[in-house]
Amino acid sequence: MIRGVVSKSTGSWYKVRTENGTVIDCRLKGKLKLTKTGVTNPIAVGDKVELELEEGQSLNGLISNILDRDNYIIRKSVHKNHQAHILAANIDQLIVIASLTLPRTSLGFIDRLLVSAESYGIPAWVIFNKADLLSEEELEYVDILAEMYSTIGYPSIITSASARLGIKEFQNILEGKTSLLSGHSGVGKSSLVNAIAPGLDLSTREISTFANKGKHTTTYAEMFQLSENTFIVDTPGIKELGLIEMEEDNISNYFPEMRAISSQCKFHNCSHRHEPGCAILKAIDEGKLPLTRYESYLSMVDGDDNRR
Ligand SMILES: Nc1nc2c(ncn2[C@@H]2O[C@H](COP(=O)(O)OP(=O)(O)OP(=O)(O)O)[C@@H](O)[C@H]2O)c(=O)[nH]1
Ligand SMILES: [Mg+2]
Ligand SMILES: [Zn+2]
Repeated sequence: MIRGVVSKSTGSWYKVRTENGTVIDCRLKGKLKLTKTGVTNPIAVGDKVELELEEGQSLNGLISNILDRDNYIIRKSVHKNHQAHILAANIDQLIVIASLTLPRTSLGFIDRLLVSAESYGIPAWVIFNKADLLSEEELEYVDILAEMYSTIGYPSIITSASARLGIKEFQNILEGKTSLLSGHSGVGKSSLVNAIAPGLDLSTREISTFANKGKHTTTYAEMFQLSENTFIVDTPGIKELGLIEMEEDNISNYFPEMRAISSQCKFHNCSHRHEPGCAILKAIDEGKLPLTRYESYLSMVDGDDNRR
């Protein structure tokens, strides 16, 4: 019995990195036809599995068992309404990569990813890439955003993969951890990885400036080893992020800055929208809570689909 971690999954075959570092191409063992409903990929990157080598083969195997997950991040499938897709399992931290331009990442989108991480108890970072494209004024704005997220508890840095700005900091964030990189298509996830590990030579692509919307360049999530204990999962850009497995009236619990004071609301089931004695509305009024985060909260409670 060999144990390993899934480093890539196309749905029909899997790359599994074993404990001694060998990479084995695997299929699922016949009896392991996973019938878990609602998930397009029952085995995801980061999953710990057991495998058997195929007769007479040293680099081909059959996955015979999947071990329990410590955690995972899931998103709603874009095409199939009720299907969900596991972005990755068993990760230490989520790195949200955003850019202010080409493409523009909305704060609502960033906050959705953060809520997702929060709901799975996974620490998260926010990285604003493509700083080289920003004017002085825009840079000041990104500084304010980075400061805001850092204060809330999501350490935030500003980078440029092309101008090699903040690359050392990026590398330090990843050190010794397994990190999931996520964000819209074209924000520079693969480029940032290339900036610290040129040997990987991940494909990156010019995005169409017409619509400012990237076409996916990375097509499958894949885990790469950067050093002995450092792994990153590069993922295809996300267009839309649905929240699932979350009780609506709990959403404020996934905003740490709201969670910290919501016990001071007059009503324990306060929706923080119109109730008298709402500690959150008061804090917003007094400028003690960031308005943009509160707006994201409202849009999530209202179930707005976040295509911005
Ligand atoms: N000006 C500038 N361009 C960048 C920067 N980082 C990446 N790019 C460019 O942005 C485009 C998209 O970069 P990718 O690294 O492919 O983006 P991605 O997030 O991996 O995209 P998907 O794989 O589709 O999700 C490429 O043309 C990169 O050269 C940056 O810091 N500054
Ligand atoms: Mg990519
Ligand atoms: Zn309230």
